[in-house]
Amino acid sequence: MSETPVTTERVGRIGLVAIDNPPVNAASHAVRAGIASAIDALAADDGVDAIALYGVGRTFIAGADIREFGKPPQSPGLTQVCSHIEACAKPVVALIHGTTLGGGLEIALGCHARVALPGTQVGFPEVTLGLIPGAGGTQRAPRLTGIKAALDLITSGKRIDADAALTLGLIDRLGEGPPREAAIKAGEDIVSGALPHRRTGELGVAPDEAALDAKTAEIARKQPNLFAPVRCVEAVAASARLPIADGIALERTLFEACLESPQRAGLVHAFFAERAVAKIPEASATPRPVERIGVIGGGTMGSGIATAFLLAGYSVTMVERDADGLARGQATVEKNLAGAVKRGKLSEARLADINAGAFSGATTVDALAEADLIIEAAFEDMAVKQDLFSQLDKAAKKGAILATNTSYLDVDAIAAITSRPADVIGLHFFSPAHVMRLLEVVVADKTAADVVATGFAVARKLGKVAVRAGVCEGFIGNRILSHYRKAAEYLVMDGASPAEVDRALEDFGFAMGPHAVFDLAGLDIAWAARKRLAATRPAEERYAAYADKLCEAGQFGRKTGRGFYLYGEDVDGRPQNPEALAFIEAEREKAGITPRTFSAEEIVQRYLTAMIAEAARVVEDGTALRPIDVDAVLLFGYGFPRFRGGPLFLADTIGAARLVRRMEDYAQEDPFYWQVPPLLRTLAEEDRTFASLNG
Ligand code: 3H9
Repeated sequence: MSETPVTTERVGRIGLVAIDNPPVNAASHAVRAGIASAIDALAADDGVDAIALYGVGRTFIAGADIREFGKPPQSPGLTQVCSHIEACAKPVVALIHGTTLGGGLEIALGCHARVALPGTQVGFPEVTLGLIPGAGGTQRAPRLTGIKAALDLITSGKRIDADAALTLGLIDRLGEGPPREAAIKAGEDIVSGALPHRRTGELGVAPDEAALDAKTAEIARKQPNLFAPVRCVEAVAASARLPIADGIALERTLFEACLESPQRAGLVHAFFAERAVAKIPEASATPRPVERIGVIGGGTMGSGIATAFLLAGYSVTMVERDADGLARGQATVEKNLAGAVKRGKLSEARLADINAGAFSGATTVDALAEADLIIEAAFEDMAVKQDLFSQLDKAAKKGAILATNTSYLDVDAIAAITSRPADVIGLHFFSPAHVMRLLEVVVADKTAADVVATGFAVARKLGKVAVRAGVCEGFIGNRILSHYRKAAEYLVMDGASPAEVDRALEDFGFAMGPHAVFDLAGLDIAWAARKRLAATRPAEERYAAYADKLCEAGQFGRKTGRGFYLYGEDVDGRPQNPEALAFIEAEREKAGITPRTFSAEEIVQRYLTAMIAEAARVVEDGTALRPIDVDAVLLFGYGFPRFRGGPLFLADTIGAARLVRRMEDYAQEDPFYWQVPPLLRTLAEEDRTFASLNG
């Protein structure tokens, strides 16, 4: 990197502007100021006929510098820089490559022509950060693509490739070669007239009220909780109604409203959470090479895990107890893969590879002798798992990583059964494993650093968000879930219906309320865990037995057609299961409870306060490295609404002192459940935040 992130040079009669701000050339203050003065200098240089901008390194500008949001703005702003480029008397061309996103694309749109290298991706990810494009993107993109295409891009945040951008008119041409050379060529073509140029802001926009109405209706239906998407539509609408300067002024007002919104803060936190979790103590260890995967178990989890690895290009051998089980498991994988082809997630060519041998099956673990990584996803029972791991200890090659997908069990006890505990780790996938992004990497006492690093490297290749977790009952996610699940049960015992609890949390932003999720996951799973732990359940703990009764009646949720709700082809909507309500009623009576009503606000408060309490304990005892790791687990594995940032981010917005008071208040009814975590009390006393522990 040069000392200043923006440098100029003259090649013939072309003025080149190089942007060099690793890793992604974000448009920080220094970059903005550098571009503005580079344009001024080259515009004043009589030896220059055309100016070309390009990015050094892996990408053109990947957007505004997200770290500057929420801090005092520094002039020149990106909006001014884009307008400044557009106003330049000499033609300015952008040579773009890599991920030209958000403010980076807006700078390119401010230029008078755009050339993209093959492989370039463009897009407006602002909406995923709770923002709208704020540097003219909502005004200039429709001038090039029309209202409808601009709306789709800006409200979805999706990236498109260079070919699609060319078809839409966002770019003018594809270039070739290294960025600097391609930029020189683009400049020369501008001078020779081979590449036409114009000011985007001087183009007109055809009105398209139908597209605006359709998008407004779609957002109301699909994203009723979100602030930014509606603002995106308002801004794009202005492009056809107002002159560009007025449109940009309106865009600015809407952008600032988004910038101030708590949703923006939550979404930016989620963006950084996804990246922060990779910062682990084992990060410097070299991952072991992994190509061949063994998966033990062909049930929902095993098949999902096998699918995830096949989709990512690994070869997989699935092991089941017998031929029937194996056939069922393989059929599930085939169904998953067919679904992936349909959704465009898997190419026909890769499917042909998989069918030609990348996926095989066996009925003994001996078939895994050559596997680099073996993931056990068998029945959730310690004896079963220990038996399998002692077989693996004999069958697996030296250096193979032996992983368990257990959701709750003690990974140290599983490792201890082998002669190579340093090679044993927990890789806890979430169902459906080929879809859910979270992977808990559970580090046991003796797990080697390079085995942990391998877990993270593999997760990256699978496109998953890996979070490091310590060993305890349920690790990070399920341990917190086991706790807040009780808050939902107590709400129901005390008078709320499962549907009321679900509605309140869905209105808060969860895609599905907890009872709908329990039904989907299968009520028998938590039932088995409750039975296993019954002997150790503290006498002071309140116990809601209605879910056990439902399970005893063979009603396990969606898979049996009945759970908290009723399911079936002839069932409309989400009717509550009258039998579940009867079991609840009977348990209330048995406990002598007179049901009371709960407002949606109280439901949400109790549920989230319970979640925050256990989340704080998970940080306090070191099961999670940092608060932001807990946020990532809940965001990527448990449907926590991304725009709320995660439970401990939310906790900071409520304040530790207020949370302590709330817990003490609830503790008057149930002092055992509502114990204040010492860490939360300390933060309250010291007036500190969870964020201060993120390091
Ligand atoms: C915007 O532009 C608003 C404007 O419309 C209006 C303004 C007025 N800023 O993801 P990676 C860091 S909104 C600061 O691992 P990859 C990232 O945190 C912005 N930092 O790499 C990480 O740091 P660390 C619109 C950023 O190759 C490191 O760079 N733009 C930014 O997997 C590497 O990142 C976006 O939303 C940034 N803009 O993926 C694009 N971007 O090493 C956001 C990255 O400390 N960025 N960092 O963990 C991305 O989507 C991906 O980073 C990208 C590269 C695809 C570019």
